[in-house]
Amino acid sequence: KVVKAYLDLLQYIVEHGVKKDDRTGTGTIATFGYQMRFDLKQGFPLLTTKRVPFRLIVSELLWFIKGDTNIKYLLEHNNNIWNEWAFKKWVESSDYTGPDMTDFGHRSQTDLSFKQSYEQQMDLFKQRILSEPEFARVYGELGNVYGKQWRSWETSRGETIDQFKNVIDEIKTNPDSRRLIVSSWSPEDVLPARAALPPCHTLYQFYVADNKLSCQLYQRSGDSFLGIPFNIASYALLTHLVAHECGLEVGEFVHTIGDAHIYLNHLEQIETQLGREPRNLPTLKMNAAIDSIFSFNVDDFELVGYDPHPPISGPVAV
Ligand code: UFP
Repeated sequence: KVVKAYLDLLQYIVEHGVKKDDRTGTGTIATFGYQMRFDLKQGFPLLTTKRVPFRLIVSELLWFIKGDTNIKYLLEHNNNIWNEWAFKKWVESSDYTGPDMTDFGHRSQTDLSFKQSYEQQMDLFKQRILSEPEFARVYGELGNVYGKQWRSWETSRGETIDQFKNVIDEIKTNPDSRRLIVSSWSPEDVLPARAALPPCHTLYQFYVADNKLSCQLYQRSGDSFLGIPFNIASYALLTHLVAHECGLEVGEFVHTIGDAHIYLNHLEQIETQLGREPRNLPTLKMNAAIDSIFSFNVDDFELVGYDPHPPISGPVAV
C-alpha cells in the first residue's frame, strides 16, 4: 500500500504555513494542530520518499522501553542520535580539559577547523563512554529523558511510577479504559535547569476496539523534515510491540502535532521530496519467539520490502 499522509503534511505546511521565528534562530514556516492517521495493517509507515535508517529507530525505542537513559547502550548499537546532549554536559564539566567547545553545535556548522577539532573530541568522548564504565556512568547519563519518564517517573514523595508497565497491565485487564496514557511532560522537569530539551513527545494514549490496539501521540513540536519521519516510525513500532505483548492486532497510529514546522533551510529538501512518488510500504517482521516486550533485541526486527528513494540530507537546527 502507498501512503501519502506525510506528503500531505508537507504540502499543507508549504501552502498554509506562516513564517515564524523559533528558538534556534533558523526561522520556520509553521502550522498549529495537524493530525495524520496511519492504518498499521496496511504496512509499516516508514517513509518511502527518502531512506530513513530503521535500525536507529529500533535501538532508540528499545532503549526507552528498557528505561535506560545512558547513551552507552545507543553507542553499543552504533546509534549516535543522542550524543550531543551528553557531550554538552561533558565539555561543560570541570573534568574536561580539551579545547573550548562552547556552542559546538553552531560553530561546527560554520567553522571548518573548529569542526575538525569538535569531531576529534566527540570521537574521544565516544571511545571513553564505550571503554570506561565509570566515565560512562557519569557522563553518558542524560537524566530525565524518555526512558526515565516512561519507566521510573519520580513523584514528589520520592516514589517512582512505571507508567509504561502500568499501562500495559491495564490494556491486558481493562482494555476499555479511557485512561491508557503515558505522559512525559512534567512541569517541574521542563524548568530550564533540569532538562536540556523538554520532551517533544509529550503524551501518548492507547485505545482498544475490535481486538485492535491503536495509539495516539501528542507531539508538541515537530521538525517536519528531520524529526517527524523518525517519530512516525518510532510510535508505529511502539504500537506493534505493545499489541504483540497484549495479544492484540495493530490498529491505527494517530499522530497529532502542535507546532508542525518546516525550517527555512529545509525548503529545497521538502520540494525534492514532494516531487517523488511514494512507493509501497514495507512490512514489519518481529521475532515471534520473544514473549515479553522487555526482552527484544535490535536484531529481532526486520523490514520486508523497504525500497525507498535515496536519502536526502539537511542541516539540523541547533
Ligand atoms: N524534534 C522533532 N522530533 C523529536 C525531537 C525534536 O521534530 O523527536 F526530539 C524537533 C522539533 C523542533 C526541535 O524543531 O526538534 C525542538 O525544539 P523546541 O524545543 O524549541 O520545540
